[in-house]
Amino acid sequence: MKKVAIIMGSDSDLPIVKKAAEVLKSFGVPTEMRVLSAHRCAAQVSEFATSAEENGFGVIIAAAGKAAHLAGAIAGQTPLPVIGIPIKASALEGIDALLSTVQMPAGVPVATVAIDGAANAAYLAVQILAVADDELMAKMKQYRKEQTEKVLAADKKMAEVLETL
Ligand code: RP5
Repeated sequence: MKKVAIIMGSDSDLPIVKKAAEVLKSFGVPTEMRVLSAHRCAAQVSEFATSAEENGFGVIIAAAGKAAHLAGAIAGQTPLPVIGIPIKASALEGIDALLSTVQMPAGVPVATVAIDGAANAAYLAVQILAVADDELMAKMKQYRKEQTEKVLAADKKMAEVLETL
């Protein structure tokens, strides 16, 4: 199976970003996690991005806050799909990172999830890899089924809850 890379702009992003690693682990997806900054170590970002395909990655998740150029900088240097996580890390509550990450020019997309949406970045990475991996697709279908069952179980309890109010 292809690997997923999780790149974050700073280790201060880890409390949010680790949720992506947890989801990938729960699906048995091989994952590597790095701290690389588009601004503070641009050369190392280039080195990672330009060799990611030959190094066995299938999807790259990139998380950054503030003027968040990390996902876009990586996307511009690899043909692999890049998923951006805008991190809430400033007085602007993550809106700065959201716009910096999502507003890419045509031809170089970054599939941007919600502010601090690390779990969804991982679920999307799993879905991308699952297109060419039947076993992973079966796991994704099972996960979706369980998710539905949980909601329906909660729904069933609502009549009882109403009586207690
Ligand atoms: C961004 O600036 C990082 O991704 C982080 O979200 C934010 C703050 O970084 P630190 O100053 O905490 O290293 O580049």
